[in-house]
Amino acid sequence: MLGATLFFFSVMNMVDDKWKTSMLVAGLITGIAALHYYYMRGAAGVGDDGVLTAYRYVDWILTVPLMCVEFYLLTKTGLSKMITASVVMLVTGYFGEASVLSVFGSASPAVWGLISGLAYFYIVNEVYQGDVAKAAKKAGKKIENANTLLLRFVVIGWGIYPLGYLIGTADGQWYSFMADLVSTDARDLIYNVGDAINKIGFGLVVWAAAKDS
Ligand SMILES: *C/C=C(C)/C=C/C=C(C)/C=C/C1=C(C)CCCC1(C)C
Repeated sequence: MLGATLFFFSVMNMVDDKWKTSMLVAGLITGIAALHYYYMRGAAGVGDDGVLTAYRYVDWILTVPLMCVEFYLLTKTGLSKMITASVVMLVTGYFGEASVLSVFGSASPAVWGLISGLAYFYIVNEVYQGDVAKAAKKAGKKIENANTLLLRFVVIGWGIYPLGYLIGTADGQWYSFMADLVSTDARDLIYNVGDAINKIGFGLVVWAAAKDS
């Protein structure tokens, strides 16, 4: 994450002026993640997963809206609804994963996870065929291609996270078989891999679009 940050900041000076903000945001995303991984490293294995989960969601609530900013910088549309959907996705995910606000009793992880999933599908739909997709199409081939690549990250790369959630919250749930397949420690591995793919991948897609324009 730190290496990616240094890379994104250094190529910032090599791209056309109109791409500088996009590269700055790419570097902020991996930089914020690097900082939180430093904290998470200290919190891992000390027996209180709650702290680890809190650091993770603090990271996500900062970096995922910044990923929405990347879409906005490409397409100049949809910023507030993309950010709103991402915040709903993450806050409800946190309720389910950290067992706060367990208002649905033992079904709470499943219900919060479902609401989070709906917000996630809203984002996918925006980028696939909603306003963001339409604006990207209008903005020309290069932006449209970048949007299509980012859509793949949102569908495949972001799709990794619900798996971590199902494993992490499986205890005593009807989907407890998820945790029987792998150890619940797999949750953190899955989230780590997801973060590396998505945060670095997003920046690379933007850089690829920026460098040949
Ligand atoms: C850099 C961090 C990123 C890109 C984090 C993305 C996180 C998600 C797409 C999380 C999604 C979730 C669901 C769709 C349902 C279950 C709860 C979450 C929060 C794990």
